[in-house]
Amino acid sequence: MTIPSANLKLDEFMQGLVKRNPGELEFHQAVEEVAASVIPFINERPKYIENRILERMTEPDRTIIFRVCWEDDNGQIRTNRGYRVQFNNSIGPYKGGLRFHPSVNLSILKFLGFEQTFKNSLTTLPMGSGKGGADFNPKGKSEREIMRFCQAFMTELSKHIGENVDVPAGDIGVGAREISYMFGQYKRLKNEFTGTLTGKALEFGGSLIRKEATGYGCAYFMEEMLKHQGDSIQGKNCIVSGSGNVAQFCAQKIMHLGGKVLTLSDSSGFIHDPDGLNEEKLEYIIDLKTNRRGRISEFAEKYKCEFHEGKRPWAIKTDLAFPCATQNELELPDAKQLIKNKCKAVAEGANMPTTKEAIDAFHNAKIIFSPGKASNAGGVSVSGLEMTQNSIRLSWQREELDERLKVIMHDIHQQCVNHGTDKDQVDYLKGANIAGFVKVAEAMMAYGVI
Ligand code: NDP
Ligand code: 2IT
Repeated sequence: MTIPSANLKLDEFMQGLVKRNPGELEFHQAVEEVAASVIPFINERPKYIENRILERMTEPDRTIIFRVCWEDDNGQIRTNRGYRVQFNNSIGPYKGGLRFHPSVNLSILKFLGFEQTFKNSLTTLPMGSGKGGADFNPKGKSEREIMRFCQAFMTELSKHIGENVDVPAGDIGVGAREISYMFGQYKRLKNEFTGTLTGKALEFGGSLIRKEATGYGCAYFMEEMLKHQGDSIQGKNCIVSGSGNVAQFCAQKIMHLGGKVLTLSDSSGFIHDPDGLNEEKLEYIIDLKTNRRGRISEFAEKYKCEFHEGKRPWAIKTDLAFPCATQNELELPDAKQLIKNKCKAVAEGANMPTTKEAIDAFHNAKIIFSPGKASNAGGVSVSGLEMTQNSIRLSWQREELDERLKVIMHDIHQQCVNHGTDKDQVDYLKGANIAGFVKVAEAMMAYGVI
């Protein structure tokens, strides 16, 4: 019996999704962004409609929600909520970061897990998708509180992950320190030494270049997009938001490629340094944000530059923009400012930092725009290379890993060009969504109805 298949309509598809996932605004936003570019493609290929691939791809394989109880330094018992969304393992073990931030909820983790499906597919490596974390706020916590929280979190999470099952890594609020505590607890509980987490320290199975990979990859991707137009980062003014892992190393690679980094930010505001960052200033930022866990305003005090409290950097005149902090940090009025100031290109280092309206404005103004699933895929790519090194029990050299990262970012760019070029213009959002979709869809169909 053949089941008749009607063409998918974006509005109807989204109505169904919203009904099944009420109130999950970030998840709706991420799905709509993909569905808008993928549905016209699917409608020309009935096999995807008959197999209900988009409906199946927007439902996580499973969602695990658990209580995390821990004791603070005053002996008080604290309770947080932990999550792991195992989104899709059609092309490899679930893979994706853990976020510790008070804003964490199911909607945010489903949006991140969904995005990861397409991102990991684009990397060319065999990785499925997942995302997890907790509504735990690491700010102001002591070292021992962080350790106890990470151990409590892993005590439950360890039941659901494994080197061939699900391999978590870092994200906002989860860096080398937290990964080390969680890896130590996993090893203790399971009595095994396997590469079940990535982003580990070099002494116990971590990979060179992983720390730098997301930020470096984002700058490499921008360079690829500009090269495609016969241009480069050399000599360009750049604004970067955020000052965490991604922003720090994106700024560093921009400098290596000859660009001038004018801004960085955190959740309290942004700094504007018209002279541009240099290696010494960046060292200060890395120490300030990663080791001392201070505020970006301290940079402005030390280097006597402007600090704009409570503001984002998008009104500063620039050639290139790199949003590297968090979701929905670049909205329509910001996009209008960037367009007015003749910004040429935007590469997302964060996940979904640009709202739909802002993306549409860039599109209409013919500003080159790359979605995070393409331009921030360098981080998970080197995580994939960390998994490979752990499996073969070897560590590759820095130069080899950096070269592999460059090749992967080049390949992702090429996939976007292949699927997103229309009349000599590359629509990177469309290209990334369709290229990411095809690989996962083909695998899902090969498995039959499961
Ligand atoms: P970090 O925790 O290292 O840094 C986060 C940065 O963003 C900090 O400057 C932080 O400011 C700022 N920030 C966080 N939340 C908010 C908010 N609600 N409003 C304003 N600023 C905020 O995280 P990462 O650098 O690792 O992650 C940044 C982005 O990149 C995220 O979107 C993440 O999902 C994405 N990403 C990360 C990858 C990785 O490998 N780490 C890989 C791919 C994407 P403050 O210090 O004040 O909190
Ligand atoms: O959003 C992301 O791609 C990450 N936070 C990195 C995931 C990973 O597994 O390295």
